[in-house]
Amino acid sequence: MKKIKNLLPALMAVGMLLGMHACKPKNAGNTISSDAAGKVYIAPGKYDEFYNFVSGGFSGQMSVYGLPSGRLLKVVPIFSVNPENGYGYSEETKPMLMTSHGFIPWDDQHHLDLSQTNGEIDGRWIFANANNTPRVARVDLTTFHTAEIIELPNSAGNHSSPFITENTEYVVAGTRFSVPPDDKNGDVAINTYKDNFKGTISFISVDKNSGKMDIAFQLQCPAVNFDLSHSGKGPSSGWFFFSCYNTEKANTLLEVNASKRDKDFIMAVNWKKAEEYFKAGKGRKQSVKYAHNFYDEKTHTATSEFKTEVIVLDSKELKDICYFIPCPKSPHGCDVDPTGEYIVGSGKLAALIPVFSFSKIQNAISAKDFIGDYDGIPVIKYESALYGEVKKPGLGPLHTEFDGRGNAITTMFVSSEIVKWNLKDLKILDRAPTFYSPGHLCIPGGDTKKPNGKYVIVYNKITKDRYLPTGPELAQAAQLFDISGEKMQLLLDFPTIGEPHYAQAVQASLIRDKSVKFFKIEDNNHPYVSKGEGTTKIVREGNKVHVYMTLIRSHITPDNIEGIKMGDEVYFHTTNIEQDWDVPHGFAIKGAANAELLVMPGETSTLKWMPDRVGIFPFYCTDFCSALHQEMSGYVRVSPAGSKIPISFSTGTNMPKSDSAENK
Ligand code: K7E
Ligand code: CUA
Repeated sequence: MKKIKNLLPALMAVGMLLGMHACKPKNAGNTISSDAAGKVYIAPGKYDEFYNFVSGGFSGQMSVYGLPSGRLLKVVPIFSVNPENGYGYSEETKPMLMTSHGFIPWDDQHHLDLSQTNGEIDGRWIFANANNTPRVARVDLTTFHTAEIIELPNSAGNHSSPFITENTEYVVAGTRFSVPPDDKNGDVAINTYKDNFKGTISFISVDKNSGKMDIAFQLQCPAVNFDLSHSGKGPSSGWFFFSCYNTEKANTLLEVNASKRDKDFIMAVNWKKAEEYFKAGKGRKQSVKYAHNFYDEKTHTATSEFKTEVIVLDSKELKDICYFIPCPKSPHGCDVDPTGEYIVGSGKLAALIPVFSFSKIQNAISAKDFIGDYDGIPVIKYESALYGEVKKPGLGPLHTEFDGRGNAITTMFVSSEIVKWNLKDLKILDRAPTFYSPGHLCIPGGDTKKPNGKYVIVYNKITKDRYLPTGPELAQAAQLFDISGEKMQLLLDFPTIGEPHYAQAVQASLIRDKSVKFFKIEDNNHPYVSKGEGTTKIVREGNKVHVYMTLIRSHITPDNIEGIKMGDEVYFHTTNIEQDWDVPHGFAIKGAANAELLVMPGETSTLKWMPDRVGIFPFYCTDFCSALHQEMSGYVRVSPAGSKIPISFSTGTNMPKSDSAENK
């Protein structure tokens, strides 16, 4: 209150609304509002306590916020081209977006999962899914660069992805859309869905040290829609749980036809067993085609490799891998509590939240307590797997996270609120309105063994007018609640980029100090690097012209280039030879049909340019880098195709020829 007086009226309004829902009058009004402002206030120059990594939905990117302030720190491009820094436009990053369908400059990014060691966040990498053209990416949290993208064969709608095991042994990715396997003739009638379509779960191995991914094996499954997933932990180590809808196997008007059954499933997968079968050679080799793209920080260059084989295990033939557990009405979220004993299924259309017990599931499997099978996979009796039901939680439960104090918090899409309940007695403890239909929520470490139950952040599904109007589309939003006390307290709204889905948050100390400040120029192994101005040059190979260029405050070398001809393909290989934190330079040239480059100190980045006319083309640095940034520029002369002008280049020596009046 003392600090930000002008926020008070707005905060009081929020406080009053909260007060209407809170049980205890002491929580109403001024008390909340005044201390809400103080709780999210980070003084200028001070760092936030948490990083919040938020999926960008249809933007294809991930954005990074500081919490509790809600300040946007960075947008990390993953699956979409990003003109802001040239990702997907530079020659070095184009291969990152290669797929078996060719270059794909966009995707729909829903879920993020931070790497873990012993079930706790280790701050090394964050994994991201692409829904549309199925891919999984790994972002390196020392550089905040997308380091690797792997495409998934036999897949469509890569939604229950990417979820990791306790020690990041595997990243797992399940298909939302079943399709005919890639090696089968896919030219089939759509209404032969039940016969020809298959679901697939990919197990992507992650190298302990380098993080490098590889598809270890895939599990072929019945043609249900896998929606979400989480791995077991503690006692349920070695297991994975997937929510499944469309167990009706409908192929049209799913809205009606996939909502018929009273219960769909959670599929429990014994991945240790699957791994055993895989190692024992029980899988079938299948020919497929998928891209594996890797960004090498030594060459600052990505390469794309096509792989042609995958090992597929059949969940129907190989017993003891998969079990179905009935779960009410089109489950969406599938969340495992910090102890690993409770599995929470959130049925979008259900009026309760079922909580399953891992030990009861194990007993039911041993006792073969099945009600039958579904496509050859045993279905465990609901009551035998159930720990209990949370009654009247609210309407439209979607996702659940855990506070580490034995409580769960679930988002309610339809009743627009979050609901806190106790895992032991399944009693509702508190509810708080979110003022919009929420989707995912995130507690720092909320899906790990050790949540930090200080805050929950709740992301919108349906945008509401929480901010100034911006035309037909309203701002996407997140809300931050303090959950450290008995009652949840709304502290802050902040806008997000793209439609937010899952998010992760982690104590800043785990990542902050490992952040790379600049790339060492002596370690730069880019084939077209210039390590100093003295090594800059221009090499013509037929119609390909390679310009070896350096950027340093505040000039570009070379800055006068002649001898370029129509029909040339010019590659500007720009090396930023600064060796200091926070001195990027940019590069752009008139008429370039892509985007600028933003080159970090010690990095080399290449812009391809094909002049479309004869004339003089200026180029310049796009990032304000010094008081003389505006001077950081140059010219290219383009001559007709048959011209005899030789290649020439210089900086500071090509002095004015004419002795005009101004020069005297
Ligand atoms: Cu938005 Cu995780 Cu795609 Cu739920 S999903 S909300
Ligand atoms: Cu370099 Cu501006």
